[in-house]
Amino acid sequence: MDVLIVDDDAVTRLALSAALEEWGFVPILAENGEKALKKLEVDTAPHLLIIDWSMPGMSGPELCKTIRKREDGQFFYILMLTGKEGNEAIIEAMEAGADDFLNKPFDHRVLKVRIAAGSRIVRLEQTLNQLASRDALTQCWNRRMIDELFTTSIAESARKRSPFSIMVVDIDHFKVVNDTYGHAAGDVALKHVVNILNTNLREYDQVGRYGGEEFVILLPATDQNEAWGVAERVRSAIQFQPTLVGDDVSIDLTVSIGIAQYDRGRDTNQNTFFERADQALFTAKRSGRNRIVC
Ligand code: GH3
Ligand code: MG
Ligand code: MG
Ligand code: MG
Repeated sequence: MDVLIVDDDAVTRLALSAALEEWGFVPILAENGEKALKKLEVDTAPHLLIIDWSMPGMSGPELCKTIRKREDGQFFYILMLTGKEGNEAIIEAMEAGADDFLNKPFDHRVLKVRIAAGSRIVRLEQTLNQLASRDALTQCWNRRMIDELFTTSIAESARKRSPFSIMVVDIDHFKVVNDTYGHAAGDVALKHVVNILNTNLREYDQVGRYGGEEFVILLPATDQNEAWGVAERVRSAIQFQPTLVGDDVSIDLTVSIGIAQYDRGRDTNQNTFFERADQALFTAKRSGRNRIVC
């Protein structure tokens, strides 16, 4: 687990960093609050922090307040490590948002158990996030999360004035798969489809399970023609890579796909935009399945 050490004193940073490495953590260093905040902006940001109180520029408590104000759904565990002593300092630090408080010079054994306690909370938070955002069967985003990403993607495409498309993918005659091979084989087929989706999409595309055998895919910076290319790659990969269930049983699947490109003038909100992709899917189904409609 990564731990962000924020301290203006180079000797303290080094000492903490050596201790953390010895305990199996990966130390990340920042010499002031501003640099620390930068390190928290990325998706892979550390969630366990050791923060000094007195630093040039932003103080430890100010940094805590800023982090708490910014954190939006995610949680950072903050241990304030300071030379300031006494109950007033503890109260001020924890009112500013620190989760724990320890005095310098610190006893290595005490710091070790405090960090272990913090890392338990960070792991718990990661588990909760995973449960709240991922589909348990396929591990792609769940409906709640893909809806949230959908909203932010529309806002981002408007801000960047870049195209944005979505695909709604529905497995054809999936009920027959369940009826013929059983529900467990159906589950294997769903995982297989998500694997194919993941290998045929780009890193910044997002896949969510919207309903039983229906998936929504967000394609940022993609216009309708490019989306068609992606959809065709997905459609043919699913058709030509059957799902293996058991030793000699393989299930042939096809999907129907509806595509829509976001149109600021026409799509008054997220729902009307989604409706257009869903209507296109309906047309694909009605006109014979295993096809793409824009
Ligand atoms: P269409 O081509 O019109 O989409 O037909 P369909 O049979 O795929 O559509 P329908 O909506 O009638 O049936 C969807 C089926 O998906 C029925 C349901 O049992 C199955 N299903 C939904 N969720 C799961 C799941 O988690 N596991 C399995 N194995 N089956 C599921
Ligand atoms: Mg200091
Ligand atoms: Mg279906
Ligand atoms: Mg369906």
